[in-house]
Amino acid sequence: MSNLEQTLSIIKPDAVERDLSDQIKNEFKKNGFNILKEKKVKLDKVDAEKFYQVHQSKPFFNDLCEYLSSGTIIVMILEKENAVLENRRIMGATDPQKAEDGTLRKKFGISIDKNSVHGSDSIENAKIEIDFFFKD
Ligand code: IDP
Ligand code: MG
Repeated sequence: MSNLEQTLSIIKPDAVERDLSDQIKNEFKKNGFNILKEKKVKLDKVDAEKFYQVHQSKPFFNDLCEYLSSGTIIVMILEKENAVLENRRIMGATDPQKAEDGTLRKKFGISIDKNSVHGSDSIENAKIEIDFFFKD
């Protein structure tokens, strides 16, 4: 049965800065994702706080929002069967040191904060995050 989904992916500032975006996009394509839309964005701190509001009570919230707004990011709508889970699988664990071999974070991540990519964690949040960047 078909279960075509869309999810939001972000190539974070550390990866854009190191010119890894083409390599990362190729990994998505190689893994069967269609990149439906993409754009370069530079968030300000207030936007980053909105995007990450689910984490507002975490001790790392301020650093996280400083970081996401520190440079250019590339936001993409990815489409594939089971895209949300599939994207999480190829991204790997949040901490690159704990990520499995072959995952994006293992290959490209520098640290738990500079972990190169973001991916929506549920279908519901994928819709919210896609709207955040691509509404109208
Ligand atoms: P995820 O990106 O794998 O979904 P989340 O728990 O949603 O991980 O956290 C959002 C982002 O916040 C992570 O990608 C990471 O950059 C950062 N983060 C998560 N936990 C920590 C931490 O313990 N210290 C510093 N940064 C963290
Ligand atoms: Mg998350």
